[in-house]
Amino acid sequence: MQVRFSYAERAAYCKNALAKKLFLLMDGKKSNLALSADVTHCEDVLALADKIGPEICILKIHVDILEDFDQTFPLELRKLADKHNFLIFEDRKFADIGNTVKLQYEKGIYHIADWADIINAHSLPGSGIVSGLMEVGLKKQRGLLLLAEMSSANNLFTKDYAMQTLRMAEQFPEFVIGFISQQKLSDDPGWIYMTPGVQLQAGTDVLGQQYVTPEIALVKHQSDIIIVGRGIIKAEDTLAEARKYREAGWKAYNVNCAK
Ligand code: 5BU
Repeated sequence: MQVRFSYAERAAYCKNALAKKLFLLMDGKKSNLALSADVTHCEDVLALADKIGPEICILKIHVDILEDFDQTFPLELRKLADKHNFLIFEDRKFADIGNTVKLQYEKGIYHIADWADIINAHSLPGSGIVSGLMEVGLKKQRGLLLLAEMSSANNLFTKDYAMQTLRMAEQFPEFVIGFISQQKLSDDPGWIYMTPGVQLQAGTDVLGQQYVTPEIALVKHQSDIIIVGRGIIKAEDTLAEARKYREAGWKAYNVNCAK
């Protein structure tokens, strides 16, 4: 089995301050769990953030599914991120030309750049998408994940697409922190891999989502962070369930960690 550097060791390889912070946060907090808080009211996101916050390294949201977004929401979320020491990830999946994504990131109703530590984007439009987002995000010390693979059935991603996405990221190491992918893509220890489509039992949902277990994601596929939504938020006891995922994630990380 391939032995890997610890999260703390990998912080030294990051060229982006936020990526470094994330690796150290994961190491200090002993969590590689990201909660996907896919609920549609601000108070429900905030309640999840307060309750599950101590267990996670990242809280991921889709701000555009909130029915009652207002400008106080990001401020409240930031307070909870500081209180519980997690990063905020807006799963916006930008996918347009550089000039448009720049506006989508900074302007509009949401002002995503003002509060999201991490955002993600498709590499499909070409490297201008990264340049556009970077013009806004770099000075705010934000980080970008490129989508190299998706978890959904019958998606059009290929191995070659993932490799070209990696090559694109390599052009912007000061802003790109890693990938949304199902597996590790490179031997450079500075990249962070986050994997959605994770539940304690492998399976599918009725709309094509495909689940792997924390062990498959972190041990077999060498990813770094498990992103879990319904596996936790639909549980009767969300905190107890989050703890199960956190333990499973940390145990899986330690299987092939060098430290
Ligand atoms: P789930 O409830 O654990 O299935 O939620 C998964 C979340 O991750 C959800 O917010 C998706 O939008 C997100 N996601 C995903 O499921 N698969 C992907 O490939 C990407 C994002 Br990229």
